[in-house]
Amino acid sequence: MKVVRAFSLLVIVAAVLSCQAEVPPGLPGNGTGIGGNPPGGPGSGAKQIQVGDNFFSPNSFNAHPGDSITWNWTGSNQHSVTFTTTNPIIDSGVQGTGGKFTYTFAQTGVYSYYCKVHGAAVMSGTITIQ
Ligand SMILES: [Cu+2]
Repeated sequence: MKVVRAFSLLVIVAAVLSCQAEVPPGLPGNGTGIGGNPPGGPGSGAKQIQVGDNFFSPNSFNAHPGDSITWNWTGSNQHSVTFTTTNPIIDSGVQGTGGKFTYTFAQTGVYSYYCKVHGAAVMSGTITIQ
């Protein structure tokens, strides 16, 4: 009985270790901190983009289906996060300092957005859901 229990424990430990090994360091984690990324890193749900004067940082962002991405208005001027190729159009509306906008992308794809106050030539960004 004791031997069987010890063997079961060994199998569980081996399974956990092999799970961790499946996610190489540097790739997004699974949200628990297991998988090479610390809590708060990619995969933890903390996906933030800064809306500054006049830029999005980072302006190119990768995430997974189901991830929520939040834009935070840190500049002193008014800006928007506006996706033109989505149906329906995703639009934060024009917001100022302290503004926030969160969106969850369910489908894979490359989504381009811009600030409708300053135009795509000045402020644009891309979200890649993969
Ligand atoms: Cu702007």
